Amino acid sequence: MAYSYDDQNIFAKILRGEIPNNTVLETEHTLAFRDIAPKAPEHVLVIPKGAYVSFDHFCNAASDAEILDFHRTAGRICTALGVEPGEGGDGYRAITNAGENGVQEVPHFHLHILAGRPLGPMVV
Ligand code: DGP
Repeated sequence: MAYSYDDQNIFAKILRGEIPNNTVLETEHTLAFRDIAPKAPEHVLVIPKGAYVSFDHFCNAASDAEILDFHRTAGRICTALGVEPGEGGDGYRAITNAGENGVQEVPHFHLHILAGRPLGPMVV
């Protein structure tokens, strides 16, 4: 599968420093920042710095180092927000949207971490 990445997408511009963001955590391969239109009191987006369109693209094409760094960073975000269930937090939801059916708005792979209120059953 050949993936086509649009380097003019908004997250590519954030990664290049062309538009500002509210960074929560940055590592060698990963950036986490607050969503501009939060759907919960805590709404953080975790993105790889590499040019990946979707979750499947990332998993298929990224290096082990990028994948490990991404997941470790996402875990650290949950810790930083204090939302880990069983560790005194009230839990969270981690989701990614892909493509047209997934209603993906920004074509750069991102994980949404939502927390801070009861999120209800997942509605599809
Ligand atoms: P998705 O539908 O999964 O592609 O979600 C894209 C998210 O990106 C959406 O929740 C709003 C957020 N977003 C869009 N533009 C910007 C931006 O310029 N800055 C930030 N921080 N978030 C943005």
